Amino acid sequence: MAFPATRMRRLRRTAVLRDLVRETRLEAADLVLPLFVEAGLDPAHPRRPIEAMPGVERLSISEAVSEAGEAAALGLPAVLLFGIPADKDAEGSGAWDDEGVVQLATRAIKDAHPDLLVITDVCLCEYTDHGHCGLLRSDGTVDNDSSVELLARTAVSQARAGADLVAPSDMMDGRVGAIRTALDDEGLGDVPIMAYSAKFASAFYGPFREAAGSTPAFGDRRAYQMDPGNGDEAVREALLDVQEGADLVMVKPALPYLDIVRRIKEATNLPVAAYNVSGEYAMLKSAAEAGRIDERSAVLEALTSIRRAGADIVITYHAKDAARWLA
Ligand code: PB1
Repeated sequence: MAFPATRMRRLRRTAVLRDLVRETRLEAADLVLPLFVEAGLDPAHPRRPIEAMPGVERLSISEAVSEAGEAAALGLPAVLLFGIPADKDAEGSGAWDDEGVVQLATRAIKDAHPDLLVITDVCLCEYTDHGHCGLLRSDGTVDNDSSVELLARTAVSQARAGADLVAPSDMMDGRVGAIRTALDDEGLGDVPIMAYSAKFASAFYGPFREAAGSTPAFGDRRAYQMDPGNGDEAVREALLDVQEGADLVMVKPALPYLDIVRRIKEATNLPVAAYNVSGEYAMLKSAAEAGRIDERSAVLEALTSIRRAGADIVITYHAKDAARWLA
């Protein structure tokens, strides 16, 4: 029936009506907070602001425990840990060090806040002195299969430290299957894998790279991260990760890739995470600081759009603010 029998505005008349028929809901329980944990921070300065990411800091382990406690108190279900080691080398050996910064932070957070999920990022780029996500061949290209072995070793080390989920963000081929096998062989078969399945070679990672000191020393990541123009390929990547044993799949970045979120949700019927990355965060913060947009409204609208696209989980630096606004 058309107008006037049908009046779409009938259900928009009041806030209560709008709440009643809202199709997509955003809750603190949908959000994951990334944390940067840095080894060797001066105890007198246990937090180092990240200039490109207002409100986000590099944290000492004790400050990461405190931040995780705040996240839990706000109703956030999980934190995602990124490590900044004191030393870096060509192999990224700090990544699988059982006494490494992420391993120590995981233990400390789980001890203090056992109900909060700790997800650990599995990659080498924060730990290598060249900043690539894998081992380099002599010609400067990233060797896939030898990198996969080190990534599997890293995931096992993190799981042994108490990580509730491991999240490989490297984009090497076959790493999900290798990590699954390695975890199972070590009696860690209960640890789920959140695979960064459709991770694009994006211009939106700049602030993170400053934060983690992980900018590639040369070249770029386009020989392993995906081309922004490829949607079919993203679905193939996700389906391959599912075949290899991924328990959740992820799309990254989020806002420029909402179509990919939708396609992968429909193709996999798995829990889908979307990573609202540092550049997306910095854009909204900068516009809000310049008085161009209302931060609260814009952030909640952006996060709602990521959920509406099909993401069950949104990894976002806005998580604490959003949880407060949603309380
Ligand atoms: O917030 C962000 O920008 C996340 C960046 C992301 C973390 N998983 C990676 C992007 C990159 O530097 O290529 C790090 C790669 N492992």
